[in-house]
Amino acid sequence: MTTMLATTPAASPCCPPPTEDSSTTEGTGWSRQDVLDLFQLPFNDLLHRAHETHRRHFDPNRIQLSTLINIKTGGCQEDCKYCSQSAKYDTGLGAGKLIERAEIKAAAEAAKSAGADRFCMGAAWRELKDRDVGRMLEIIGDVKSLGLETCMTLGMLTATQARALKDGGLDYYNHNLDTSEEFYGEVVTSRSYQDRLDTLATVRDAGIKVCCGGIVGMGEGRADRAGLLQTLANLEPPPESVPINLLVPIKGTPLGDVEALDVFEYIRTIAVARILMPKSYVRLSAGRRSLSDEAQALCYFAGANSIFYGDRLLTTGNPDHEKDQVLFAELGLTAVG
Ligand code: SAM
Ligand code: DTB
Ligand code: SF4
Repeated sequence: MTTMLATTPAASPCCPPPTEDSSTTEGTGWSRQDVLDLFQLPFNDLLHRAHETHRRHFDPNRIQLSTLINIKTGGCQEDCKYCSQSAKYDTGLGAGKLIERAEIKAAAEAAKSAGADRFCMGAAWRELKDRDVGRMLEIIGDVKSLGLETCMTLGMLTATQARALKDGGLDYYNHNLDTSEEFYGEVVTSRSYQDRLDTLATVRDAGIKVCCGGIVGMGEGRADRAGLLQTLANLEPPPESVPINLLVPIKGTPLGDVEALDVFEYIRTIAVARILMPKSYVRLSAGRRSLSDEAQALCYFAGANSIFYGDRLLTTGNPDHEKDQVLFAELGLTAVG
């Protein structure tokens, strides 16, 4: 049985409504050194600044909840070194077909009754094929009819496809830059950073909101984490939604044995993302199951205000929604929906 998370109808008294940022150091045009300087602040100073920024733009006690479903599993031709779904690696995951419309609708209904406000659908594709656009539009219509926001991540898109998805009611498109431009070639060779930026521009031009972030803990350096956030923050406008994935190491992939990232570095990454993108939703994404409650609480303090909510991500696990409900109650957090 699923239970709803409590929602808050109005901002809590401690928190003024979002206002324009008066700080001269916030805005576009961040240099790599600016970003590294933030990473290098003493932890308390960084968290204080991030939390202060967060409070200026959001109610710090409200969290956006997105539930994820994999609508097409495995068999992907790309070589992303972190991914369980690449056909290039022996991860023990077979290639599935696009799942049935009714199954997707039922999963969306369950997500809504558990308290999610957005339903995110992922497909292990390099790019969307024209022959699948009609089925995506049916699915978007079904999910929208439940009163949920829709998000899809289907690989590269053409401008015509993006316009069709927008006209069909798609609210968000997820397409991650994953890491810095410099480190990207260490992680993916079957497409370029510019391919990713081009799709993001196509999505933006079609009027779809952008969900774009990356992965930390892939063996990159702090300069790469800074580079990723710098690129995201300097997009005009920055993405509305910024998922910060912590690598889930997958056996059989080239990154299956990478040493785990220090948890404070993950929290720092969240804090820096909040300062650089004060109006964006910053999401604790993959890897949340490996974070303690205390680490998650620090992430929320540092400005994370969105999570993947539900027992599974695409092919790996996520904290059970009952566990999130307990943590939310302990911390006095409520859902935005
Ligand atoms: N195929 C599409 C694409 O690559 O854009 C959509 C699905 S893809 C799995 C979505 C994102 O999930 C990737 O861009 C990556 O950032 C993230 N991801 C995939 N595997 C991951 C892992 N093992 N750990 C952390 N994040 C991961
Ligand atoms: C995103 O940034 N993270 C999600 C979603 N966008 C599609 C995917 C996480 C995948 C984690 C590994 C897996 O479950 O396969
Ligand atoms: Fe394919 Fe996306 Fe996985 Fe890369 S991340 S292998 S594009 S499913």
